[in-house]
Amino acid sequence: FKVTRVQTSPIDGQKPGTSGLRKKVKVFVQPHYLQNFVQSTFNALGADKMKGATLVVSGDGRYYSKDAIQIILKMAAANGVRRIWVGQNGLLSTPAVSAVIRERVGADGSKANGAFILTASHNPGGPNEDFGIKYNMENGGPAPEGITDKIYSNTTTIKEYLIAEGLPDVDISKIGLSNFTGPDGQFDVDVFDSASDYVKLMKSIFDFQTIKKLLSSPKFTFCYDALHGVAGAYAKRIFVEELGAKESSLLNCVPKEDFGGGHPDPNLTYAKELVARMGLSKSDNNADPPEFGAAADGDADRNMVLGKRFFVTPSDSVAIIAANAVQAIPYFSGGLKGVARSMPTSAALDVVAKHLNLKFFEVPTGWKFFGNLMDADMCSVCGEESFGTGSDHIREKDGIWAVLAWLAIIAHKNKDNLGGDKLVTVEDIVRQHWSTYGRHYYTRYDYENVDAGGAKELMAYLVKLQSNLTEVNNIIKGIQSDVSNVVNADEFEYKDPVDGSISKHQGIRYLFEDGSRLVFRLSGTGSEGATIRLYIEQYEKDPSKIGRDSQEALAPLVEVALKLSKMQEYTGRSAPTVIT
Ligand code: VG1
Ligand code: CO
Repeated sequence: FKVTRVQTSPIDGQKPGTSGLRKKVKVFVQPHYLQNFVQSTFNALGADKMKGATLVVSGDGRYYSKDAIQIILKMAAANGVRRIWVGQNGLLSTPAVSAVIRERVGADGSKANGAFILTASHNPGGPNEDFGIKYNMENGGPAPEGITDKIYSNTTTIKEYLIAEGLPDVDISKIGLSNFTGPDGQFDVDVFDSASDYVKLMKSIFDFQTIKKLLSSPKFTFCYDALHGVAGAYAKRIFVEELGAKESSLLNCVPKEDFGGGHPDPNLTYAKELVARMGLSKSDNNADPPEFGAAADGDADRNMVLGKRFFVTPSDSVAIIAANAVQAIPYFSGGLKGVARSMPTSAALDVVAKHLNLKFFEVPTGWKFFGNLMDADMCSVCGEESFGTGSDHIREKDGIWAVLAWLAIIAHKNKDNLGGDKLVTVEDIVRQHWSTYGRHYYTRYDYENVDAGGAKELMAYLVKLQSNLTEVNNIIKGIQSDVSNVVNADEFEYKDPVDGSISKHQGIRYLFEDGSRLVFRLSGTGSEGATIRLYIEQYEKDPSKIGRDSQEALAPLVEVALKLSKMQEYTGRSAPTVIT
C-alpha cells in the first residue's frame, strides 16, 4: 500500500468526555469526522511512539464499528503502526481490551502499546443512536486528561490525516494473521479470539472449582442478562462452558449492533426482563425468581447485582466485595493494598476501609482516576455508584469480574452449607453487612437531555448558594424541619496523590452534619443536551432503622434537594428520567 495525505479541516465538538468521544452515528459518519479524531490521537501520542507500535482495535460491536475498524486499520498502517490486534468480529469488551493490553503476547512475542475502544457504553446503538471511541494507554487504562486535552486541541487545528491507499479491507470475521507491505515495511492484522485472554485472567483470580460447585447446586439458581451487548460473548464461555450454568440462565446474550433496540444500561429501569425474572418488577413478576441475577452494559464494564426480589446498590456492592475479598477471592488472599470510590458513590466503602484499616481514596467520577492509584500499588478494589466495580487486575471497571466476585462471596458464605437446608442468600449477605457497618440509603436522580443552558444555570446557582451556609440552612429548614444542618459545601476538586495533577469542578457537594450528602453534577457521557445527576445519601447506624424502603427513607432529603436546587424551575421537569 501507499500512504496518502488527505487535506481536512477542524470539526467542532470533538472534546472527549468522561470516557471518550460519544456522538450520534449520524455525526460520526460525516466526512473526515472519525479520521480527524483518530489522527489527532496519533498526533497526541507522538509520531515516534506510533512507528512500530502494536495497537488493539475493537469494541462492543455497535452499529458503525465494522466500518470504523477498517478506517482505523488503514490510518494506523499509514502512520507506521506495525501491527493491529482485532477481536474476532471486532468484539472485545472494555475490560477484555484492558486485559489484552496487559496480558496478551503475540505469536512473535509482541505486546500491545495501547488501544482504540469503539463503544458508547450504556448508550443505545443503531443508525439513529450513538457511537463512540476512546484511547487506552499501555497500562490498559483510559488516557489521562493530559492526553485527552491534547487530542482535543489537535482536533481544533488539524489540517491533514494519513491513510493507506491500496490496503484492502481485512476480513475480521476469521481468526488469523494477514500481512501487508507499505513504505515503512510490514504491517500485520491479527484477528484473535475475543474471550480466551480474558477467561484465562479470570481463572487466575478466582477459584473456578468453588464457584462451579455453587452453580451446580440445585439450591442455587442463576440468571445473567447481557442486554445484547458484548458481555454475551464472555457470559457463555465463562458461566456456561467453564462454570456449568444452564444455557437457559443467559438472557439477551447474543451481541447485536443495535442491542435489540434496547438501552444497554444495567439498572432497574432498562434491564426490564431481568428485573421481572428476579421478581422486582411492578407488573409481570416471575413466581419463583432465581437466587442471583446480574446484568451488564453494552461494553460489559458495568454490572447490576440482584438477589431474589432484592436490589444491591452499586455503592453497597463495592463495599461488600472489599469487606469479603481477602477470604473469598484467591487473588486478594495477601490482603488489600487500599480501596477507592468516586466522589458521588456512597460512603459505605469508607466505613469498611476504616474497620479494616485500609488506605482509602475518593476520586472524581470516571475510571481514569483509579489508574494511577493502582499503578502505584495503592488500591486493590474500587467502584462507582454508576454500576461500575473493579480491581487492579486491569485498569477498567469489569462487569463480569464483579459477578464472579459476588459468586465467590456467596460460595464462600455457603462453603459448609451447600448440603444444608437454607442457603445464605444475596439479601442475607447485604443485611448482615448493614448490621455490621450501618446502612447508607442511596439514590440517584437523572434528568436526561435537558436544555444545556438551564442545566448550566442550575449549577451556577448552586455554586453561588454555597457561599452562604446560613442562607442554605434557612432555606432547608423552610422545606423540611427535621433534616440536619449543612455544615460544609464545596465544588469537589481532586489532587492526584501520584502525579500531583489537579482536576477542578468535579461536582457540587452539600455535606450535612449527620453524614448525609447531596451531590449535583453534569454528565460527561451524553451525546445531546445536558444530563443533570443528583445523588442523595443518608447514613443510618441504628440497627432498628436499617430495614426501611430506600425511597421512603430518603424522601425528606429528596424534597430538600429538589427545592433547594430549584430543579423544576431550571429544567422544566417535574420528575427525573431515571431513578436508580
Ligand atoms: C457516567 C458515570 C460514571 C462512569 C461513566 C463511564 O459518567 O456517572 O461513573 O465512569 O459514565 O461509564 P457521567 O459523566 O455521564 O456521569 V461507561 O460504562 O459509560 O464507560
Ligand atoms: Co460501559
